Amino acid sequence: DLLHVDEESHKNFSWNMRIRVALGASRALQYLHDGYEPPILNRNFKSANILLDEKLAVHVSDCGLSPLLSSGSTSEEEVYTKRAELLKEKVRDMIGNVSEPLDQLELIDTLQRLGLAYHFETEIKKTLQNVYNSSDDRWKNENLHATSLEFRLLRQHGYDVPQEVFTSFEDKVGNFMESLSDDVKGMLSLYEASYYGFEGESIMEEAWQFTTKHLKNLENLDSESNLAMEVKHAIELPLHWRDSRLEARWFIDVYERKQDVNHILLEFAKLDFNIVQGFYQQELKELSRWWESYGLEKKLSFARSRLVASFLWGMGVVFEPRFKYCRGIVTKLIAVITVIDDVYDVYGTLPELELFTDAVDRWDIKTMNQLPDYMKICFLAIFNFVNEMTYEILKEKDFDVGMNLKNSWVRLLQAYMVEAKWFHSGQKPTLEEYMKNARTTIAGPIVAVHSYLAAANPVIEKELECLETNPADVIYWSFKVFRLQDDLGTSSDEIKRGDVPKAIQCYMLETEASEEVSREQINKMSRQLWKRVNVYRRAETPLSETTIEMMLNLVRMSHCIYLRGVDRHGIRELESKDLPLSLLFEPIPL
Ligand code: 0FV
Ligand code: MN
Ligand code: MN
Ligand code: MN
Ligand code: MN
Repeated sequence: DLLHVDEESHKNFSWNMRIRVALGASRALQYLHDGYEPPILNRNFKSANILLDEKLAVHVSDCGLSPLLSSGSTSEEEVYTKRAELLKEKVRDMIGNVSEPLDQLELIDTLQRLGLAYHFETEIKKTLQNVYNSSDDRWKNENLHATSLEFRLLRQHGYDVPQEVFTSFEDKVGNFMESLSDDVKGMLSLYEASYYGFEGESIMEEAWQFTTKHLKNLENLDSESNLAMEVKHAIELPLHWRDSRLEARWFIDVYERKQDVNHILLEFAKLDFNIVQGFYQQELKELSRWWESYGLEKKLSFARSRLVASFLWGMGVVFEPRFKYCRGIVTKLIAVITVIDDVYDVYGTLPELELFTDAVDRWDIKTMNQLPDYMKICFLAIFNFVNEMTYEILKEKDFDVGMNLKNSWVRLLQAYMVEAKWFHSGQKPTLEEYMKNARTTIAGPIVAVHSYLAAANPVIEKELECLETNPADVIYWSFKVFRLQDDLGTSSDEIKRGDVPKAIQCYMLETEASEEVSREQINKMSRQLWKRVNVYRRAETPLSETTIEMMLNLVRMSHCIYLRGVDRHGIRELESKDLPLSLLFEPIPL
């Protein structure tokens, strides 16, 4: 009797059975029927319904639910939206009125972590410019936290700051002074800053070693204080590598417990989070319908059907409401790729795969009849998805991207083919050979082309060409991180099932190291690659800041999805205690 569950028994449902309805301030739970369409655009952080199980994801009516009262009026939504607008202006004033540099930097850091920075890009830029230009350094006054925070924020926003700002914290032989370890807040700030180090910067590497060692000791104290939780969270993943939406949800709770909490910031953060969440729920509902209409899940039961997980990647690439189209494209793309990847890795025979790769390359519906039945639907899934997107972009931007999209698919499938041949011939690539190909099979390059074309307006030919040709730039190195993270999360199962050796196994074969040691080494490589990403991020490139950030965000999401070597995309229930999606799909109590 789904319609009459109370909140208590609702808790006992698995996510697979739950339909969540968020009801703003009243926090009541209701079940709405599928046909509910909120009447205004900035609707429903109180209204969308959503099924998180991909098998049930679409028609709520199929679950035997009868249409239910929606709360009917939009007045509540309007109240919240108006309130959010008001708070936004208050925060804008706040940014303008803070005058001490340290207060300014802390406010910017808080805005970023609460997920609010996107509202105040201009103000933040201006403030940082002033901090950077100012020659008055007295406010830092041997303050490790202040120095580290300034360093991190300035580097994050592209300013040149030398690592030598930290030399005053070193002793005569160039080690960080042991007495600093008592200053936990300062240590934490230095730790976060150290992830902005460049390849070859020894002070930054030293800062990382020093802070990691001391903070890990603290982590074992198991205290429930806010600071202890922040340390634990930071050791798990640094801010620089974290997805901003997931971080915002986590940080709002932490911020609320702080003694010096600013209630305007807090209220705005919660409201804004809920409003954005409402958009996501609506989008996911539409995408779920699309996914079911594609029918790949029913037709190809051997393959993974991961629409909600795919949406998470889409949200990772672009979280802002206005990038809805791009988010949808990434979601669809990854959902389809996940199926096609299984065809190449698990199901297809080598001759079939050759045929399929060739058919996509020819891009001709006439060649489809040579394919086995299960491949026909795969071919059409790609063909239709690409053509639909081509149509939409031609319509919106007068730009024909058909061949760009198609070619990005061909490059992916050809790289899949290389792996398939290795696998079927038993040939074992070296780590270098493997990685050269694997930064394409991780799907970064194809996501780059699709998300760029979906988001950019106008499309800049030079930028597009850069994404298509993959020179050794910031994105190129970041996709290697992406691949390593995937391998850390998925390769145990892949090897069990039968697959080419992934990075960890290549390394083991080459060095005869144990799996544990190899994993450690791969983690280390990943951190080194990030330093290179930091370097290349400052290099001359046709890519815009937005494009680069989108791709780095994709990589950041991989850190989260594969955290602690768990495959949350492919196998495990997305909702685990590691990644409680309820946090993303349940509104924050106001
Ligand atoms: C990753 O699966 C996956 F689901 C793919 C290929 C979809 C797009 C890529 C990501 C969102 C990571 P899997 O680990 O099986 O991929 P590989 O390339 O290792 O077979
Ligand atoms: Mn695979
Ligand atoms: Mn694969
Ligand atoms: Mn394979
Ligand atoms: Mn994998």
